Amino acid sequence: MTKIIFATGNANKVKEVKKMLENLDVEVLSMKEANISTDVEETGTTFEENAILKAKAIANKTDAIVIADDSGLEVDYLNKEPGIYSSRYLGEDTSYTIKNQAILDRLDGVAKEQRTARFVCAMAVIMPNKKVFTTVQTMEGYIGFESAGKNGFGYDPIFFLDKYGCSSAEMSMEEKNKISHRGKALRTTKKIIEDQLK
Ligand code: ITT
Repeated sequence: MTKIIFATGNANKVKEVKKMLENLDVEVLSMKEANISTDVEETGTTFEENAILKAKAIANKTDAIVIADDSGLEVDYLNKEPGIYSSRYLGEDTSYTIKNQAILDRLDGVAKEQRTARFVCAMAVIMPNKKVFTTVQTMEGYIGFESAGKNGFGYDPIFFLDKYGCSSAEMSMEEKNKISHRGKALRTTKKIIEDQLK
């Protein structure tokens, strides 16, 4: 069976990706399950650069297919903050209750039309022959006026989608994966891998 290592320390990302690939004849392993550990400094200036950095750090240690993503939230009114600093926003160890409230506070009094935002996911895949491929995908929405929902992770409770009338933390994982930045990136990545394995 084809082995894919998903190079992330974020257990929620692993859950989403495993769910999306569960019907495929591939074995998806987290770094922990693959017994690989590394601390990658995200020194890139774009999501794409950071995704490649993370994937390369692991691909140096294995001959399996390696996928990594770098993702985050861009809030237009905040000049696209927190962007590539999404997980580091207000400190890596700060809870998302606090991070989310800080964003709501910074948008206090801002009308809905100006609250547009998007999740971005850059995904890099490195094949066993060390060829690198990337894709960048988004999910458009807006920052709500209060937190809602308990599903998902990170900024999901404050990210709302007009079409669904709820936050992405109020959607099931299946619903979110169908339309999410990471879902789209993974479907594109899957096609790339299938093409490469032909
Ligand atoms: P790795 O670098 O180990 O993959 P990380 O959590 O640090 O784990 P990123 O650097 O890519 O990952 O930061 C992504 C952050 O962006 C994540 O911690 C969330 O705060 C936010 N984010 C990304 N995708 C999200 C999603 O689908 N829902 C909610 N928040 C998301």
